[in-house]
Amino acid sequence: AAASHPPVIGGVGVEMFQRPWTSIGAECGSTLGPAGFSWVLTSPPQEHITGSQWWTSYQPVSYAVDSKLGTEEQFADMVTACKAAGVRVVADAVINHMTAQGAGTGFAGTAFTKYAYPGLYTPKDFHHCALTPDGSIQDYTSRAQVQTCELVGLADLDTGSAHVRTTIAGYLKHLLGLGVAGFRIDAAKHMAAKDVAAIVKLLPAGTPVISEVIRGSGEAVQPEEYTRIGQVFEFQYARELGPQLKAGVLMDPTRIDEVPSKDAAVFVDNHDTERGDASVTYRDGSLYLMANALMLADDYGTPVIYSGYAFSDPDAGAPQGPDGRVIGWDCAGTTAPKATYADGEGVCTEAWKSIAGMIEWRTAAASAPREPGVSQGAAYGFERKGKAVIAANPGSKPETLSVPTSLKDGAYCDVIADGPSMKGCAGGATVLVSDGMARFELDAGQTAAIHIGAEPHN
Ligand code: AAO
Repeated sequence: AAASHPPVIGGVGVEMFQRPWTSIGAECGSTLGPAGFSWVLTSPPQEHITGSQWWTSYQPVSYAVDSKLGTEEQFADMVTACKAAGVRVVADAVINHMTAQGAGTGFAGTAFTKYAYPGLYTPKDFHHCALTPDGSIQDYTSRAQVQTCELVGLADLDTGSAHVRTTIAGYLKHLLGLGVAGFRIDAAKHMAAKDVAAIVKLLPAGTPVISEVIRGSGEAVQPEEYTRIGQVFEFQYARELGPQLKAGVLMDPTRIDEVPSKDAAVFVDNHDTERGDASVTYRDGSLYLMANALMLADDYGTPVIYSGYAFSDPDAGAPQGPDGRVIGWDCAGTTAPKATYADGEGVCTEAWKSIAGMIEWRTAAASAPREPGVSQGAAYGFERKGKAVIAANPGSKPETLSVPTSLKDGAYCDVIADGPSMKGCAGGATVLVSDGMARFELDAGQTAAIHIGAEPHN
């Protein structure tokens, strides 16, 4: 028999970057559940170094579930609220390393020095690589450097050791006990795949994980090594889609250098790439919406929407109160992208009605194959056979585009303009299908999408 595929979380996810547990819990009921999200990826929940920067979350001091994002009780309450709304919680598991900071007291009061974390680890639990002058990774073509030296100076756990593996698994089991459904494995590239597999094997069978292994051409460690453990974030997807949107030339995907669909979690941007090489981010307004809509329309991978906050300083954390806790925000009223955002303001992607509309579209498309696309000028569109059609115009002037479809003749609600439409076209924006063609009139920057369940019901 064929080897069984590792567990997949499935559905549509949303990374809610640096959102306090109370904010996520509230939005599961108000926004995520009603929009049809299956799961939410949180920022790391463990105790971390103190400071105003967002990335303190990625320097663990202990595995106490007490952080700038909330207490263990708040975390558990979030999971309960999300479950009630049909939304599963996936936690970001920072298990490759502890701090880069040399000494200090963590957010929850744990005193530490680098390589010595009370009750958890002592210096023998870490790699101390002698391959580079300062022990930090310099050369990604060297597997030994990538997996035994330090990522930007972060104390690198020896995940080959039984003590380290059981200690990490103990932390992850604690989170499972609080009700989480699975994990993002942060910096998985920097742990040997066999070590990640051994840790996951200590968890209950069926626990889904998504490994963060940034694809880099010519590098020693590639995402394919980790797909027997679970899905991987496939960075190539956004690298192909984003530049096409920016250039105003959309084409059918090539899937070159991408893992098979079932192994992939895909995204337009995440918290690193929006600060780095993402072509399209919240700053791009309608193009960002277009990118997310095209990703949701695609038949490749598990899509993950990203929701962060606006920033001009890439290190700036989400606004914190005097106690160092992140204040949080509520997106329930933000139903469309804004033209401009103030620093620290939530982008609220998860609350846009166009995203909810596309999740409904995706459900309607189900497993229907993606048909070859058609273009007219900058406009491009495609059908998910017999179920749903999307069209997008990343260009700078209006376009008319006819997309071949086997949907029956009629007027269909545009779920981008009006949001979910199974109950009728709220705003009245429609697209006509006649004689096997869906006829789109698209302004510059406009996306429109129709599906089989969304004829006007009056
Ligand atoms: C902070 C400060 C540092 C300071 C450090 C220690 O920013 O200046 O030295 O503390 O005091 C986050 C922040 C870091 C922060 C860290 C700790 O992003 O800035 O450092 O917390 O507080 C590599 C890893 C990947 C990792 C990524 C950031 O492989 O796992 O670096 N991502 C995760 C998280 C991330 C987090 C950590 C890991 C650590 O998502 O938020 O860091 O827990 C190539 C390689 C990649 C490599 C990148 C960056 O990628 O392939 O593996 O990622 O370089 O070094 C093109 C190329 C592609 C290339 C990419 C980006 O796309 O094709 O190959 O560009 O350059």
